Amino acid sequence: MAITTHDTETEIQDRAILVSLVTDKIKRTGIDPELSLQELVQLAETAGVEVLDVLRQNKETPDSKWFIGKGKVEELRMAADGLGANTAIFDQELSGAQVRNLEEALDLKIIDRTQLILDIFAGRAKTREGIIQVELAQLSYLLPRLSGHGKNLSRLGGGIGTRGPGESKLETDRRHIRDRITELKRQLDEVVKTRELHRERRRKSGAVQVALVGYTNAGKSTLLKQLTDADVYIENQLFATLDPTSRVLQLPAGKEVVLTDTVGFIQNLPHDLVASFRATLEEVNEANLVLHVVDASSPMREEQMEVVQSILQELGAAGKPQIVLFNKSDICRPEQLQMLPSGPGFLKISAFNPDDLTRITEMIADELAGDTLTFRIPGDRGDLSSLLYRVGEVLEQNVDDNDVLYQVRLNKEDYGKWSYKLSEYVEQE
Ligand SMILES: Nc1nc2c(ncn2[C@@H]2O[C@H](COP(=O)(O)OP(=O)(O)OP(=O)(O)O)[C@@H](O)[C@H]2O)c(=O)[nH]1
Ligand SMILES: [Mg+2]
Repeated sequence: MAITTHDTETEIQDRAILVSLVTDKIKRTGIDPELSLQELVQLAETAGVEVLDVLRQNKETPDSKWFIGKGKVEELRMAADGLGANTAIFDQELSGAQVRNLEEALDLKIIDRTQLILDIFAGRAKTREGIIQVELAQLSYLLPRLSGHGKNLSRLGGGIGTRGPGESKLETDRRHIRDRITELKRQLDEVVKTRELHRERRRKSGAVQVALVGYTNAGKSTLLKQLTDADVYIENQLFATLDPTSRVLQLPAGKEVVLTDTVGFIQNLPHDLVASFRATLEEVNEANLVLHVVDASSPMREEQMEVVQSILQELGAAGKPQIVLFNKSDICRPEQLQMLPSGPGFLKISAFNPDDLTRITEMIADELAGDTLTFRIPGDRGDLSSLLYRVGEVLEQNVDDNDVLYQVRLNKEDYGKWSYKLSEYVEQE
């Protein structure tokens, strides 16, 4: 059951009006609805949609039947007629019944933000794992909304919202979809096992893992390419990368680490998608160090950083050592650059500046090398001395009365494992 690809010749061009409803609940989330709408425009364009107009409404709660108010439905009809739109894309999630009601009343294809994102993912998935994960997310999204789709979708033909599970499948019963979900989960389990074996092998080989994470379009793949000469897909679009790519990165002192590029994050990332992509995102959990790439030129920089932190939290990776790379400094205004935090753990860079690439590898090496601690080990504790040699890099060793003073460079993780034995011998930090 392959994901259907776009056939540009027979495809109906999506001409869409975007709709945003700002409810009290949304206001409380603190997400700026205007920025979210700007992002919806980018998402729509990434999906190949022509955006004709944008409608907004403020309302305490959504209308249970229409989502937006009745008057706004009328306004949408007039706008669609006037501009020749065939699609309306909502910035918030709709129920199956709301989709059906709107489709019937307006004779438009109705898509919501989640569906649009799922659609972009479906068009991007290349590996078996990616394809299974996207179909799983699409079916999980579809199942509770089944009554809302079908008739109109098949009548309106191709375009967004129709990639992935084909029309005939939409018309089959829920049981069929549930069976398919079960089958996909089984297949995913298999793929996950293979991935775990690979990871296990990497772990045993002692390879140090560094993961590039960040908001979509921040420049993660560009950095992977610039740092390792990897041949990866880079586009000024949202979600250019779906499948993790790993490459060996040489650090200044000749040490090697494995650098992995990951799928970009976005606000309101559909929950089904996060759940389905957990296997892929596990790569982040495996990392010894996280490079958080930020588009410093974006007006949404702070919001985007928060989204990334909260997804890292959800994945259980928020406590990992992290370096924040403020990227695209070449297109930032001087006052934008001044506002950025600096100091240890932060770098202002451009992926296209070779000096900056060197600074990145130096900071990675520093971060992985960890801190230098001095231990005072009693002369008769040969076991502890040899432990120090095993877990860290002994820089200096001096005898002082009956003790030996060791100056040792340790990375936090390794030290953490042995601190129960070593911490009482730390002389100074
Ligand atoms: N001016 C400038 N553009 C950059 C820089 N780094 C990346 N870009 C551009 O930003 C766009 C997105 O880059 P990608 O590397 O595809 O971004 P990504 O984070 O991998 O994006 P997704 O895979 O979609 O999550 C491309 O057009 C890059 O050329 C930079 O330092 N300066
Ligand atoms: Mg990418």
